[in-house]
Amino acid sequence: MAVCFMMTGWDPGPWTERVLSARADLDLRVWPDIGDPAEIDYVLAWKPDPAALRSLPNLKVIFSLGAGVDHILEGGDLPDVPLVRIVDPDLTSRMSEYIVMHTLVIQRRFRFYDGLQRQKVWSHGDDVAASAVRVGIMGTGVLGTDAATKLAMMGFDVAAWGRTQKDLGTIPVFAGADQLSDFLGRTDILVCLLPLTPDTRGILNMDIFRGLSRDGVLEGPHIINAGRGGLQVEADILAALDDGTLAGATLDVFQTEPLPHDSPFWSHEKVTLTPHNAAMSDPVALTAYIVRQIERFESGLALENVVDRTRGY
Ligand code: NDP
Ligand code: OXD
Repeated sequence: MAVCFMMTGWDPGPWTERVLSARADLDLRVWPDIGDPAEIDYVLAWKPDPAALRSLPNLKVIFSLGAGVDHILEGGDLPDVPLVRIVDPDLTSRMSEYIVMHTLVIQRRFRFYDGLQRQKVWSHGDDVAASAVRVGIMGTGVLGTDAATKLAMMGFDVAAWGRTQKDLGTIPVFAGADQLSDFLGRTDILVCLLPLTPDTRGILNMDIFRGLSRDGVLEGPHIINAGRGGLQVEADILAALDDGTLAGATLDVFQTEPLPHDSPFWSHEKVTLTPHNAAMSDPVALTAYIVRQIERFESGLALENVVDRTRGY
C-alpha cells in the first residue's frame, strides 16, 4: 500500500513526519517523486493537479486535507474513486472560536475601544447585549451548526440558513432560496460557513447585503466570511462598505490567496482580515483521522464523510 501527498502551496515536510510518526510502516511518497504510479493507493491532497490524479491507475481514495473540497473538484474530471473530506472536532472548535471571537469583537465594539486606548481616551458609549444582536449563520453543516450552538450559548439571537431544513433545537432554521430574504431580514451579523459550489459561488453579493436588517442595535449590518473567497463578490463588499450598506466585514478568505499587496482590503478601515487561518488543520489530528479512514477502508468498513460529487460538498 502506498500513500501519496499531492499538495500545492503547502510544505509536505511536516505532514510527512507526522504521518510517519503515526504509522511508520506506511509507504509514503510525495508528488511528483512518486516512483511507479501504479503503486499509489491513496492520495492526500491540497489543490492537487487533476491530471496527476488521473495518472494513478490503481488509486482507491482521495483524501482532502481540508474540510472543503472545492480545491479538488474545481479541476474537474477526477478519477472515479471516493473523495473523503476532513471532519474533525479540533478543526470544528477552532472555527467556532473564530466565529465567536469576531462576533464578540463586533458586538463589544472592540475596534472602537482599541482606538480609544491608543488615544488614551477614557470613554464609553451605549454597549449592547448579545441577546439584542441577531446573528445569521449561512450553512447548517458541521461548522455552521457548532458555531450557531456556541453563539446561542453566549446569548446571541441566532438563526441559521441552509439548503435543506434541519432541526437545530431552539435555533430557527431557514432553508432554500424561498426563505433567504426572511433570514436576511432578521440578521445583523451575517456569518458565512458555506462550501464553495456552482450554486454558492458569489452568493455574498450586493443583493444579499441589501437584504440584511437595517433596524438592528448595531450601527449597520456586518458580514463574517470564513467559508471560501469564491463565495464573495469582492467589488460588492467594497462598494457596500463605502456606501454604508455594510458597517463592517471580517474576511478570512479571498478570491486570490495570498491576498495581493495592492488589495484595498488590507487598509480598509471597516475591514478586519485574517490569512485563511480561521480553522487551521492540525496535522496530528488530521493524520490520525486519515490513518483511521485508511484502516477502515482496508478492513472493508465504509469510509466516513465521503463527498457527494453531484452536490459538490
Ligand atoms: P458541511 O458540508 O458540513 O456543511 C455545508 C452546509 O452548507 C450544509 O448545511 C449545506 O446545506 C449548506 N449548503 C450547501 N450548498 C448550499 C446552498 N446552495 N444553499 C444553502 N445552503 C447550502 O461543511 P462544513 O460545515 O464542514 O464546512 C463548510 C465550509 O467551510 C467548507 O466547505 C470550507 O470551504 C470552509 N472551511 C473554511 C476553513 C477556514 O479556515 N477558513 C476551514 C474549514 C472549512 P444542507 O446540509 O442542507 O445540504
Ligand atoms: C479547509 C480549510 O477547508 O482549511 O479545511 O480551508
